Amino acid sequence: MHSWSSPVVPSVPGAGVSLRLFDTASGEVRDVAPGPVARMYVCGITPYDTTHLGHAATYLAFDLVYRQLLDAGHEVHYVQNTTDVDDPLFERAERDGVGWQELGDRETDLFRADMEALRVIPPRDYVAATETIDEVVDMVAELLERGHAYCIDPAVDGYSDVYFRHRATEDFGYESGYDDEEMTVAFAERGGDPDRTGKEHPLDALLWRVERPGEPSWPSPWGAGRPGWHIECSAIARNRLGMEFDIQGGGSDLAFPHHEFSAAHAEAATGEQPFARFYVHAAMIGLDGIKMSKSLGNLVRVQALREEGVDPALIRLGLFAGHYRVDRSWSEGLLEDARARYETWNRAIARGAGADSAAAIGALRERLADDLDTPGALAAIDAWARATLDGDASDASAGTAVANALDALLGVPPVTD
Ligand code: 5CA
Ligand code: ZN
Repeated sequence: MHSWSSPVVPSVPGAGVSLRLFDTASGEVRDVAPGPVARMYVCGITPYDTTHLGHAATYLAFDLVYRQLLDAGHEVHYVQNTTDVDDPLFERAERDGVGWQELGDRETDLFRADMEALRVIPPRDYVAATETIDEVVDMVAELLERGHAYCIDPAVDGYSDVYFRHRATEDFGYESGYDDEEMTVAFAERGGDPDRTGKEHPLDALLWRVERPGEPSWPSPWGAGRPGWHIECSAIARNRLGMEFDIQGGGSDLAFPHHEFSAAHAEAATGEQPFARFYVHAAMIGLDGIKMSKSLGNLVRVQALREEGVDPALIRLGLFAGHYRVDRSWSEGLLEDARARYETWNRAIARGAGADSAAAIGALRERLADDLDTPGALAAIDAWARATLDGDASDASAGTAVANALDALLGVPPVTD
């Protein structure tokens, strides 16, 4: 599937700083230390109601990861999926009287346009679930061969779905760190089916769902059907990045069951450990203190803000005012603060030196490389801008250097008029 156009990323003079990130599995901030080509997989959208500011915040956090890796001299092999065949998509399509494929195509187009407007660097491989059914079928076959999966007895209800034995790998649970009780709660809340009769254990995860009337299906050795959710990301990531790739990313609501099972499927299928070296999660965004969710209807969409004429740089600055691992809210006030900050920065850039721009760029790099400390990065540039506006302008090129660094490292280009 085609991705979207890449923004131009200027190079920044001086040396980049090696990136440190918080890894959910180890519970620590560690040096990412990838090879020359950093390998990153970030879970993509389920294309039925996009792109709200929660989605945007998550993709912007990983865009910052990409930008710091680039600055530190790495190439980045970035892979992202779209879950373009899943229950929520069918339900929305039914409600709106459109085909599920048409809905998926439309929402994916909108997502691409939003990402492009936000200057998000696109994935090299942008892959729809429906494009990779053969990869899923192969991986389910591997799991069955190794004895890590089983078919439901058709005598139960006629549907011989395929399930994954959740304890197939010895250290299942290492990614989220959840105990049995936390797993039980999260599994039921986030797409699991603990009450499906015929399973060996309530936590076993669906790999292949045999066709139900009215649902799309593809052929497989276990009957026509469609993939479960976790196996899709597991196969797409492993087949493009290999095992032990650098970063598996997504919002914090994916830590369990989705990332735990994506890892466990690939580890059980290959017999190799681990799926990813880092599991990185962005916190949840709400609106005025209440979690942003489709069911509450309190979504703020990127498209709506764009249509109101809001500069996408302000969406970045508003979201970056908080740290990516802290649950936080969007508000009008946040947008106003971002507007004031951007205006000050642009005035300082236009004015040029007055304060030490190399030191400001160094501080920006340091803060961002330290687990994406965006509040610290913004404060460093605020200080530079204040000092520049208070001082004597003497070197216009200093303003340009800071502007390039903001564009490259934060994705916030200056206004040039
Ligand atoms: N297609 C799956 C992943 S394979 C999925 O979770 N799709 S999604 O459309 O529901 O979410 C896309 C991404 O946005 C996920 O990483 C999810 O964790 C993140 N996300 C969803 N809601 C929020 C929110 N309120 N704040 C921050 N991130 C969010
Ligand atoms: Zn995923």
